[in-house]
Amino acid sequence: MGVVNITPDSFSDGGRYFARDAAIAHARELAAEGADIIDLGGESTRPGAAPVAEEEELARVLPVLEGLGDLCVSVDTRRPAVMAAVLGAGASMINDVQALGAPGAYDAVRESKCAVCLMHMKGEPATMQREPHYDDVVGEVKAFLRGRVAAAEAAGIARERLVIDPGFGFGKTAAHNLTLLKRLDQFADLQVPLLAGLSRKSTIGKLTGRPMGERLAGSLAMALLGLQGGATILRVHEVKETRDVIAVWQAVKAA
Ligand code: 9MG
Repeated sequence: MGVVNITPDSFSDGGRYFARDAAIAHARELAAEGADIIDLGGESTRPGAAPVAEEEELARVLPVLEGLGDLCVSVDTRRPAVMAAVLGAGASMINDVQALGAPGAYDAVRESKCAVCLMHMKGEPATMQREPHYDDVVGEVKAFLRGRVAAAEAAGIARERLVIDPGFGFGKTAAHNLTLLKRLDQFADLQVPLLAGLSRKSTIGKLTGRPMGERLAGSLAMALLGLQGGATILRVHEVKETRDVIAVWQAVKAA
């Protein structure tokens, strides 16, 4: 899954793809490099980010989505009205960092055949990194995701449409993120495909001392660990290099 942020304040690429044409060109480049899914986001979820108005989010995402009709596009949104609009415009997946927690979210996705990523987040992007606490981070994130999968199924969204994600960096310290990554295999018994988004995140910065633009090696190491832990979708900024990691990992597995 290749990331295309259509935001002026995105934490990882500083809004370079805010302009429609640049966003479309970047998405096509990521697809050519081997991304199976393009994840479009019109609202930054970086720690401390302020929410944007719904109309603004739609004005950012829809023109780009419309220019990518031939690709498998996921839209990263928490808003039911945005979900309904992008599904009407051809999106194949909803990537919801709030795990369909907003009132009306189930109704927005139910009738579509789209896939849905249910992600764990403790708190809200604006405040989530203020001393997050868990007694048992793996147990608590897993219990949350189990509950959201059950709730989505009860709301009429078939299990086959669901993907789960522990939400690295969303209300988690570096220690929490590392524990989740080390024990990622423990999510397998939820029996739902697992997505991991680790690319360029602050934990890599903490471990390596590198700024955002210099986290490729750390991101690739994280991608490999994600694969080993059972992730089958990697949400990444650098697709070409991540494809190489996948090729090496698959060859070793098959040897
Ligand atoms: C939108 N977004 C930013 N980071 C993410 C992550 O780790 N997972 C998912 N599903 N979405 C993310």
